[in-house]
Amino acid sequence: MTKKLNIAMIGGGFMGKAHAMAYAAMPMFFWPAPALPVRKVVVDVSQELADDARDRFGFEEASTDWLSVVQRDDIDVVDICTPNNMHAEMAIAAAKAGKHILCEKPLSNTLEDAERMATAVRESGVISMAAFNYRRTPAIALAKKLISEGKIGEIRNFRGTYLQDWSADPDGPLSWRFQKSVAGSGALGDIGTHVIDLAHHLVGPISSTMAMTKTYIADRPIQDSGFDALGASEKKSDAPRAPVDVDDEVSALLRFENGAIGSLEASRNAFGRNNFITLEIHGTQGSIHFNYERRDELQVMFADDPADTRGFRTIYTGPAHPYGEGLWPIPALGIGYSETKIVECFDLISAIANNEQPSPNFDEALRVERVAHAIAQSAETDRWESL
Ligand code: NAI
Ligand code: SOE
Repeated sequence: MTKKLNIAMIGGGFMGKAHAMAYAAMPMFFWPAPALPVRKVVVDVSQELADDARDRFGFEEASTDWLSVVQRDDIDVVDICTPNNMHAEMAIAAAKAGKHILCEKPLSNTLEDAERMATAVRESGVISMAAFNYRRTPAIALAKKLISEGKIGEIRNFRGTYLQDWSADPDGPLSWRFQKSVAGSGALGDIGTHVIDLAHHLVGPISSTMAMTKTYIADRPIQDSGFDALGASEKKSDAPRAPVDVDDEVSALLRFENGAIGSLEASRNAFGRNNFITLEIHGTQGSIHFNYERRDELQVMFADDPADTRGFRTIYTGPAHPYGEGLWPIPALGIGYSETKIVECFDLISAIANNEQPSPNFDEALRVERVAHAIAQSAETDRWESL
């Protein structure tokens, strides 16, 4: 009989939905499943929110007391889907209680908290994973495979962007994502960290950076609820306004330990861009291009192709590619955000079942935080910062 793992999920918002869906769907895609996640308890700040999340997301129980849930004997995995300022306290308590942990990105609001989280899981020996799910997009997993096989040679340049426009309207509400005390930083921590994770995954460790950050929209209307509606609702241009104390956008130059160079740009105010994660990687034998808004496709160019057919070709990901056997049987049927979370769940549950650390674990997520911290520092000092 397949082993069962009881999940306690904290936070029933956007990511609560994505993770609950992944626990339910994972065995439908990846069968035989390494173990079966059981949606045991969901926690939110009020009984009403927790009850809603239980009924909507298929959990057995609802609670408002995350600490006592984390300490329950029957919980195997703690899944942290709350705003960033709660990640450290919850993850450290979970590690101390001997629970495996999936924690949403960014790992934490401060480097000190990220260090404490990584130390806590190392000391307790639990499995940890940070939810940088975009590296689980099959096209990005294929890029990783091609790079590892040396198909584009030695990497010389990485250009990564993450552009969105949901916060471009100055009357969009002051959700937790615009408050440093809750979010830690703005575009840098929220979406720039995804690019840092992808850069580390595909190219290798970043060694130094020179960066700029900018806040254009200095205040926003105060919103009523705790949820982040991502600019979509609760727009009240006549509501009292309060200051935004995080960055709207960031641009950074990067140096990698292996000698490659590159850049990162992130903004949530880039009109016309929705979830525009682009990667362009140049090597000594070819190039790779990816755009998440066309995430079934990987563009590759091999320098040793015959001169008369040389150029970027488009590969549509499918069963022949990483994770393809579990996902859909025909290329280009359509990979979505859900699939990245289903694959993330599969990798997490496999790691727990096999008692091995997945990637990125908290140590790797700590390295992402170190780079984000160096970028923020460089924007202050106007100098290159080394890792
Ligand atoms: P959200 O605002 O939609 O939901 C947050 C939920 O946490 C709400 O239900 C809120 O009531 C609850 N909550 C807040 N404090 C709590 C506490 N002390 N105890 C229990 N519940 C609490 O936020 P969203 O978008 O789901 O973000 C959550 C986390 O996921 C953040 O760290 C964010 O950066 C990350 N995220 C990651 C994404 C990815 O692609 N990997 C996408 C979206 C968010
Ligand atoms: C908002 O910018 C957001 O929800 C981020 O928090 C996520 O990490 C990103 O994947 C989607 O956009």
